[in-house]
Amino acid sequence: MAVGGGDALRAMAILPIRTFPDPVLSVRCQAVRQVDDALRDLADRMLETMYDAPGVGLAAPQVGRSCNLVVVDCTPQEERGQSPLVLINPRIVEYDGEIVFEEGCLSVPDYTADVRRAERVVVHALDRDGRPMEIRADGLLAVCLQHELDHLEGRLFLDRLSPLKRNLYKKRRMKQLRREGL
Ligand code: K1U
Ligand code: ZN
Repeated sequence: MAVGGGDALRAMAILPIRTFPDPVLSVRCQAVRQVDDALRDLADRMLETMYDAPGVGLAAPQVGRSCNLVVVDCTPQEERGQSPLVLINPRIVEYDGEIVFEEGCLSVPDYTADVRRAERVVVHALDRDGRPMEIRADGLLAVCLQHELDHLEGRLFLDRLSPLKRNLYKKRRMKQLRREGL
């Protein structure tokens, strides 16, 4: 079946996702100085990449860019794509409560683990037009925002696990990469 123009354009927009142990995932990101069309284009391509994966969030380092930009969509399946969040220079200004959530990461293939985080957060950021915004989040959205903002600090959810679990995953991943000849 022929691929329609829209589908082809969307496929072209998809970016390769960097995976552990790519060093770009450990770099602390730089603040965005100018919210311009190039940044909005990157955000749109990150959204296409996130929906294609599929995932509920994506941070710029995961597509090889060390800038403070994340995209998130934690809405139910039938609402996905209607109101994605684009957050520029986000920072968490309030943390409250505690939640343990089984997290995954598009940059950490074939692995999930329970991570303890704040249950509610308040995030300040700029939106895609450079306007200040505030998000009050709980549940999955709060977990996802904390996970994505960790990426901007060069941190993976693996860094929040016990050394034993982290090292077990690292050994398994290195073995997998060796087997794949990478
Ligand atoms: O940053 C990423 O790699 C995206 C990651 C975000 C995330 C998910 C769950 C907890 C914390 C952070 C993912 O999207 S993982 C896979 C996923 O698709 C998913 C996870 C939970 C619910 C629905 C989807
Ligand atoms: Zn992740």
